[in-house]
Amino acid sequence: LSFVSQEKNKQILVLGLDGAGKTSVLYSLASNRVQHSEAPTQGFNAVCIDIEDSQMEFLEIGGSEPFRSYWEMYLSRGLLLIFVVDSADHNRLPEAKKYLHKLIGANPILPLVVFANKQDLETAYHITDIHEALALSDVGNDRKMFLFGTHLTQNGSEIPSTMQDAKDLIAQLAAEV
Ligand code: G3D
Ligand code: MG
Repeated sequence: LSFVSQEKNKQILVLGLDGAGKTSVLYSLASNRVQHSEAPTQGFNAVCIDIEDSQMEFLEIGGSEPFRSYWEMYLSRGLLLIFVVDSADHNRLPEAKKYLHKLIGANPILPLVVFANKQDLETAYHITDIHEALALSDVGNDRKMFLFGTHLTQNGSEIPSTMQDAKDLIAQLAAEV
Protein backbone atom coordinates (compact mmCIF):
# COMPACT_ATOMS: atom_id res chain seq x y z
CA LEU A 1 0.00 0.00 0.00
CA SER A 2 1.46 3.30 -1.06
CA PHE A 3 0.21 6.83 -0.97
CA VAL A 4 2.66 8.06 -3.57
CA SER A 5 0.46 8.73 -6.53
CA GLN A 6 1.45 8.10 -10.12
CA GLU A 7 0.84 11.22 -12.12
CA LYS A 8 -2.00 9.84 -14.19
CA ASN A 9 -3.81 8.56 -11.14
CA LYS A 10 -6.53 10.71 -9.81
CA GLN A 11 -6.25 11.32 -6.15
CA ILE A 12 -9.33 11.90 -4.08
CA LEU A 13 -8.94 13.09 -0.54
CA VAL A 14 -11.08 11.58 2.18
CA LEU A 15 -11.04 13.72 5.29
CA GLY A 16 -13.03 14.33 8.43
CA LEU A 17 -12.73 13.88 12.16
CA ASP A 18 -11.63 10.53 13.57
CA GLY A 19 -14.49 8.11 14.00
CA ALA A 20 -16.68 9.73 11.33
CA GLY A 21 -16.53 6.58 9.20
CA LYS A 22 -13.95 7.47 6.54
CA THR A 23 -12.32 4.04 6.38
CA SER A 24 -15.66 2.25 6.42
CA VAL A 25 -16.92 4.47 3.60
CA LEU A 26 -13.76 3.85 1.59
CA TYR A 27 -13.81 0.05 1.98
CA SER A 28 -17.50 -0.03 1.15
CA LEU A 29 -17.07 2.12 -1.97
CA ALA A 30 -14.24 -0.16 -3.09
CA SER A 31 -16.13 -3.43 -2.69
CA ASN A 32 -19.74 -2.25 -3.17
CA ARG A 33 -20.45 -4.09 0.06
CA VAL A 34 -20.78 -2.70 3.53
CA GLN A 35 -17.45 -3.18 5.22
CA HIS A 36 -16.67 -1.55 8.54
CA SER A 37 -13.15 -0.64 9.46
CA GLU A 38 -11.51 -2.81 12.07
CA ALA A 39 -9.32 -0.23 13.74
CA PRO A 40 -8.72 3.51 13.76
CA THR A 41 -6.49 4.68 10.92
CA GLN A 42 -2.97 5.49 11.94
CA GLY A 43 -1.65 8.07 9.53
CA PHE A 44 -2.59 7.39 5.94
CA ASN A 45 -4.81 4.88 4.20
CA ALA A 46 -4.74 4.66 0.41
CA VAL A 47 -7.25 2.61 -1.55
CA CYS A 48 -7.37 2.27 -5.34
CA ILE A 49 -10.80 1.91 -6.85
CA ASP A 50 -11.51 1.09 -10.50
CA ILE A 51 -14.40 3.08 -11.80
CA GLU A 52 -15.25 2.70 -15.46
CA ASP A 53 -11.95 2.99 -17.37
CA SER A 54 -9.91 4.84 -14.84
CA GLN A 55 -8.30 3.98 -11.59
CA MET A 56 -8.80 6.42 -8.81
CA GLU A 57 -6.74 6.65 -5.72
CA PHE A 58 -8.57 7.55 -2.55
CA LEU A 59 -6.37 8.86 0.21
CA GLU A 60 -7.62 8.98 3.77
CA ILE A 61 -5.59 10.96 6.21
CA GLY A 62 -6.13 10.11 9.86
CA GLY A 63 -8.47 12.63 11.45
CA SER A 64 -6.90 12.72 14.89
CA GLU A 65 -5.09 15.84 15.98
CA PRO A 66 -1.48 14.96 15.00
CA PHE A 67 -2.44 14.31 11.38
CA ARG A 68 -4.50 17.38 10.72
CA SER A 69 -1.54 19.45 9.63
CA TYR A 70 -1.16 17.12 6.63
CA TRP A 71 -4.62 17.84 5.34
CA GLU A 72 -3.79 21.13 3.72
CA MET A 73 -0.55 19.81 2.29
CA TYR A 74 -2.41 17.25 0.21
CA LEU A 75 -5.12 19.62 -0.92
CA SER A 76 -3.07 20.96 -3.79
CA ARG A 77 -2.90 17.57 -5.50
CA GLY A 78 -6.39 16.44 -4.73
CA LEU A 79 -9.01 16.21 -7.47
CA LEU A 80 -11.83 16.48 -5.08
CA LEU A 81 -12.51 16.39 -1.40
CA ILE A 82 -14.76 13.92 0.33
CA PHE A 83 -15.59 15.11 3.82
CA VAL A 84 -17.19 12.57 6.15
CA VAL A 85 -19.07 13.53 9.30
CA ASP A 86 -20.72 11.47 12.02
CA SER A 87 -24.25 12.85 11.90
CA ALA A 88 -24.93 11.73 15.46
CA ASP A 89 -21.82 13.26 17.01
CA HIS A 90 -23.53 16.55 17.81
CA ASN A 91 -20.83 17.80 20.15
CA ARG A 92 -18.13 17.66 17.55
CA LEU A 93 -20.03 19.16 14.63
CA PRO A 94 -18.61 22.65 15.37
CA GLU A 95 -15.12 21.15 15.27
CA ALA A 96 -15.88 19.37 11.99
CA LYS A 97 -17.23 22.63 10.57
CA LYS A 98 -14.13 24.53 11.61
CA TYR A 99 -11.78 22.07 9.90
CA LEU A 100 -13.92 21.78 6.80
CA HIS A 101 -13.90 25.54 6.34
CA LYS A 102 -10.18 25.70 6.93
CA LEU A 103 -9.72 23.13 4.16
CA ILE A 104 -11.99 24.70 1.62
CA GLY A 105 -10.62 28.14 2.48
CA ALA A 106 -7.28 26.90 1.19
CA ASN A 107 -8.73 25.92 -2.20
CA PRO A 108 -11.60 27.94 -3.68
CA ILE A 109 -12.58 25.54 -6.47
CA LEU A 110 -11.92 22.02 -5.22
CA PRO A 111 -15.21 20.12 -5.60
CA LEU A 112 -16.65 18.99 -2.29
CA VAL A 113 -18.68 15.87 -1.56
CA VAL A 114 -19.98 15.66 2.01
CA PHE A 115 -21.09 12.36 3.50
CA ALA A 116 -23.48 12.92 6.41
CA ASN A 117 -22.73 9.43 7.67
CA LYS A 118 -24.33 7.23 10.36
CA GLN A 119 -27.84 8.21 9.31
CA ASP A 120 -28.95 4.87 10.79
CA LEU A 121 -28.39 6.11 14.33
CA GLU A 122 -31.51 7.31 16.08
CA THR A 123 -29.92 10.56 17.21
CA ALA A 124 -28.47 11.38 13.79
CA TYR A 125 -29.17 14.86 12.48
CA HIS A 126 -31.10 15.03 9.24
CA ILE A 127 -29.03 16.20 6.26
CA THR A 128 -30.72 19.60 6.27
CA ASP A 129 -29.46 20.11 9.83
CA ILE A 130 -26.01 18.88 8.82
CA HIS A 131 -26.08 21.39 5.96
CA GLU A 132 -26.70 24.13 8.47
CA ALA A 133 -24.31 22.87 11.17
CA LEU A 134 -21.45 22.74 8.65
CA ALA A 135 -22.48 26.09 7.11
CA LEU A 136 -22.44 24.50 3.66
CA SER A 137 -24.16 27.51 2.13
CA ASP A 138 -20.86 29.33 2.70
CA VAL A 139 -18.64 27.03 0.65
CA GLY A 140 -18.43 29.42 -2.28
CA ASN A 141 -20.26 30.00 -5.53
CA ASP A 142 -17.48 28.66 -7.73
CA ARG A 143 -17.39 25.29 -6.06
CA LYS A 144 -19.36 22.18 -6.87
CA MET A 145 -20.80 20.87 -3.62
CA PHE A 146 -22.86 17.76 -2.94
CA LEU A 147 -24.30 16.39 0.28
CA PHE A 148 -25.30 12.75 0.76
CA GLY A 149 -26.91 11.13 3.76
CA THR A 150 -25.21 7.75 4.16
CA HIS A 151 -25.29 4.83 6.50
CA LEU A 152 -23.35 1.61 6.73
CA THR A 153 -25.04 -1.01 8.83
CA GLN A 154 -25.10 -4.73 8.00
CA ASN A 155 -21.59 -5.95 7.17
CA GLY A 156 -21.53 -7.69 3.79
CA SER A 157 -24.81 -6.29 2.53
CA GLU A 158 -24.98 -4.27 -0.66
CA ILE A 159 -24.13 -0.60 -0.20
CA PRO A 160 -27.16 1.68 0.08
CA SER A 161 -28.28 3.39 -3.12
CA THR A 162 -27.17 6.85 -1.90
CA MET A 163 -23.68 5.43 -1.60
CA GLN A 164 -23.84 4.05 -5.14
CA ASP A 165 -25.11 7.44 -6.35
CA ALA A 166 -22.23 9.14 -4.57
CA LYS A 167 -19.75 6.77 -6.19
CA ASP A 168 -21.15 7.49 -9.66
CA LEU A 169 -21.00 11.22 -9.00
CA ILE A 170 -17.42 11.03 -7.76
CA ALA A 171 -16.40 9.23 -10.96
CA GLN A 172 -18.14 11.87 -13.02
CA LEU A 173 -16.53 14.75 -11.12
CA ALA A 174 -13.10 13.20 -11.35
CA ALA A 175 -13.49 12.72 -15.10
CA GLU A 176 -14.36 16.39 -15.52
CA VAL A 177 -11.27 17.72 -13.77
P1 G3D B 1 -12.69 6.91 10.56
O1 G3D B 1 -11.93 6.20 9.50
O2 G3D B 1 -13.33 8.17 10.07
O3 G3D B 1 -11.91 7.16 11.81
P2 G3D B 1 -14.10 4.40 10.87
O4 G3D B 1 -13.94 5.98 11.00
O5 G3D B 1 -14.44 4.00 9.49
O6 G3D B 1 -12.90 3.75 11.51
O7 G3D B 1 -15.40 4.17 11.74
C1 G3D B 1 -15.49 4.55 13.12
C2 G3D B 1 -16.60 3.74 13.77
O8 G3D B 1 -17.87 4.11 13.19
C3 G3D B 1 -16.48 2.23 13.57
O9 G3D B 1 -17.01 1.59 14.70
C4 G3D B 1 -17.42 1.96 12.40
O10 G3D B 1 -17.90 0.63 12.36
C5 G3D B 1 -18.54 2.93 12.72
N1 G3D B 1 -19.34 3.33 11.55
C6 G3D B 1 -18.91 3.74 10.32
N2 G3D B 1 -19.94 4.06 9.53
C7 G3D B 1 -21.06 3.88 10.26
C8 G3D B 1 -22.47 4.06 9.98
O11 G3D B 1 -22.91 4.50 8.92
N3 G3D B 1 -23.32 3.77 11.01
C9 G3D B 1 -22.90 3.32 12.22
N4 G3D B 1 -23.83 3.06 13.14
N5 G3D B 1 -21.59 3.13 12.52
C10 G3D B 1 -20.69 3.41 11.54
P3 G3D B 1 -16.10 1.02 15.89
O12 G3D B 1 -17.08 0.38 16.80
O13 G3D B 1 -15.15 0.05 15.26
O14 G3D B 1 -15.42 2.21 16.49
MG1 MG C 1 -9.98 5.65 9.37
